[in-house]
This record gives sequence, structure tokens and C-alpha cells, in this order.
Amino acid sequence: MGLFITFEGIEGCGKTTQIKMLGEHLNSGNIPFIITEEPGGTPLGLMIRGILLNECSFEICAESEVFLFSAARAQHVKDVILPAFKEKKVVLCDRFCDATIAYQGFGRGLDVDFIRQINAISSGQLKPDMTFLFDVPVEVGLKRAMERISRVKDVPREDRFEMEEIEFHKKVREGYLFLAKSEPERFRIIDGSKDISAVHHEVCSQISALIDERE
Ligand code: Z5A
Repeated sequence: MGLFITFEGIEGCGKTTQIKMLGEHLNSGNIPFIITEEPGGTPLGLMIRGILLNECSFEICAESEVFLFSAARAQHVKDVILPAFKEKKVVLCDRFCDATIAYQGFGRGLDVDFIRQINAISSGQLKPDMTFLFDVPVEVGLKRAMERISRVKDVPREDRFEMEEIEFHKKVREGYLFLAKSEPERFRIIDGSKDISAVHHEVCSQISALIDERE
């Protein structure tokens, strides 16, 4: 079927939980799919993930962040996403181009048109068929993210973004809501503060409607 579904939101919004649950749902319906993530999904993406998400001893400026996330994306699209479409799989992707606009554009304050141009190159103009935005107040998301991080033992904590000021996270959330309002046909805004099974139910009904429409 070759659908491309992306999952977005501030940290702790619940997207990773929901991607896994949707994967199980598709599995039970014998619908072929892959779950992948950005930054990540390829050996290069994982190396870039390590650089960008972990505390390091040197500064990484906002422009460098854009190019690093974009380098990971270009490889990810070529090596993982496009081959999955060829096999007619549904691709469930944890973050994509919208994250660069929300975090590096709205959060870091870089020019959004500049980011859109870079996104077009790194993604090869690929657009998701549907994007879920799990919207939660910043305080709720950060509390969940910090609880999750505090449980992490013996592996890197990947908390470089969580350590940003609360104002940064508020700008990211505003950025996502702006994007969702400007493309209502692609985005589905889901209240991520509802309980996990209620959110899952909503995700499944949106996906079923999309699959029915495309069949
Ligand atoms: N980033 C960027 O700046 N620019 C870019 O272009 C890209 C990324 C692509 C990596 O993202 C970071 O990279 C990210 C933006 C930046 N910033 N950070 N950090 P990531 O997706 O790998 O990391 P994350 O945002 O921190 O995601 P996460 O930790 O995986 O959280 P989540 O996916 O939003 O939530 P979760 O893991 O599903 O849930 C977190 C906890 O809450 C967990 O204990 C759950 O059991 C619990 N949870 C989940 N849902 C609920 C509900 N509904 N109720 C109660 N509790 C819940």
C-alpha cells in the first residue's frame, strides 16, 4: 500500500508508545509495515543521533543541528523509507521534516523558509500521507520524559533537548500547532494527555479511515 505516516510532538507526548501500539494493530490485520525513527534508522543516522542527543563537551550551533538532522534524513529516506514503499509497506516514522521546523525553526529561531528548503533536499520532496501531532502541555510532556530518562541505566540518556529551558519547549509546541493548522488535510491533532488506550483508539480510527480511502 506504501503509506507514509509520521508521529510528532514535544518530548514525552507519547508518540513512541503510540507507534508501537499501532504496529501491533497493523500486525494483527496482516498489514505489512516498518517502524523507524529520526534521527536514526540507518548506521549513519544512529551515529548522528549519538552526537545530537547526548550531552557533549563542545557547542553544536543551530545551523549545524539542521545539517546533521538533514544528513541523517537523506540517508534514511534513500536506504529505509523508499525501499519500504517499493515493497508496499506502511512506514511508521517517529519524527520527520516537521520536527526540524518545530525544533530548529520555532525552538532555535532559525529562518523557517531556509529549513523548508533544506527539508525539501534531505527528504527528496517526500511528504507524509498523514501526520499525528500528539499535543500535550509542556509541563506534562517534560515530566513524563524526565521520569522515563531517570529509569535509563547503563546507556546514554539522550537528554540534550530535554535540558533546554521551558521557553524553548513552549516555542516548539507552538511551532507544531502552527504547522498543523496550516496543513489540516495532512495533520491529525490528538490530545496526548488522554490515557494511552484512548489515544490508541483515536490513532487506529484515523488510520483505518485512511486505509479505506486508499484501497
Ligand atoms: N529533533 C530535532 O531537534 N530536529 C529534528 O529534525 C529531529 C529531531 C528529527 C529526538 O527525538 C530529539 O531530536 C527530540 C527532537 C530532536 N528532542 N528530544 N528529546 P526522539 O523522538 O528520539 O525523543 P523524544 O522526543 O524525547 O521522544 P521520547 O522520549 O521517545 O518520548 P515520546 O515518544 O514523546 O513519548 P513516549 O516514549 O511514548 O512516552 C514517554 C513516557 O510517557 C513513557 O514512560 C510512557 O509510558 C509515558 N506515556 C506515554 N503516553 C502516555 C499517556 N497518554 N499518558 C500517560 N503516560 C504516557
